[in-house]
Amino acid sequence: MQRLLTGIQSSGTLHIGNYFGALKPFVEMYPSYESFLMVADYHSLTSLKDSSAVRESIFNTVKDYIAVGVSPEDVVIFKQSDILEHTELAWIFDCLVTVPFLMQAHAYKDKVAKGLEANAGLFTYPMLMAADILLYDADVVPVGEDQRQHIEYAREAAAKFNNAYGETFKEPREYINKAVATVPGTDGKKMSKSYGNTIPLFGTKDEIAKAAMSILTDSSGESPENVYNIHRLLRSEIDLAPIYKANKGNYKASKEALIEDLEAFIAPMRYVRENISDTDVANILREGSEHARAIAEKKMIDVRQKVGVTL
Ligand code: AQP
Repeated sequence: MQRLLTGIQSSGTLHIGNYFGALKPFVEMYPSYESFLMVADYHSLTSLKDSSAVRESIFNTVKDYIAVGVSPEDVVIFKQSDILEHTELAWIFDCLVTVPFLMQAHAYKDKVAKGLEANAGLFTYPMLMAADILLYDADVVPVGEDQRQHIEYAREAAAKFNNAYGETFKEPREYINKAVATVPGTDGKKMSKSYGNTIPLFGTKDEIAKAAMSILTDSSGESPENVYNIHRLLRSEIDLAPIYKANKGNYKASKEALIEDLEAFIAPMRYVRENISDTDVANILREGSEHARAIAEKKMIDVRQKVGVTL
């Protein structure tokens, strides 16, 4: 059976971009694979400096995973920081790639351009992500378009290691659903936690309504493009055509229709989520991390021998 693996940074509230770009494809695909879903808590340290926020986000991310339909019985749900081999392998990859290579990463350049702190962790992020994937010999990684280059970087890290030390890592392929590759935020640009333009996946009805009402609309046009581009994630274009025709020029009505559909789609998942306790999360992560660790430890015994640090 092929391996499927993806992860999300536990750096705040998940948004509908994370859902449509990564989680929904994962939920649809995982029954046909041996599947792994990671909470990328070490990645979150590139932006979060408050320990209670880090801890809370870990619990929240696992609850989100289960609420969207990931069964802990069928998927290995684990926490990145529980498996020390991730940071260890990332260091080995850091020593194989060059600074100019990492400087080409779009995600890094975009974040720095937006004024985010250019810490070294953010810069070397793609090599930690490569380790996350390659340790498990993942075949397929469902991600949004913004992560395409990082999967290329993971392939490059695998190829560099294999060339230097002999065949060790499998080169993974990305799965990107073209229809939802880049979910736009309330400003029409890529929806992103750190850009403050998100619609939270598990917000209250009021939070979702507030975010949807803040979607930028072009006052000269008749159809609110930014509203429509989010709405089409929830309903077919055939379904939406009469709604947008009837609301032509009335942006508020279109936003209200979107809020109603968002609420109908999120409410059942929110209900599931409310019944997951912190103890459930701790148990799921303990079991998942044990399973993942056994695979990662085995892989790293081979890697350490190949690079020469095992005496
Ligand atoms: N707008 C988006 N459209 C489609 N997919 C998206 N993803 C994120 N935003 C969109 C996908 O969600 C997965 C997990 O993302 P992440 O939080 O680990 O990192 P990210 O891509 O950096 O997400 P954000 O919201 O942009 O977080 P910040 O701002 O903290 O970096 C990935 O598969 C991603 O493609």
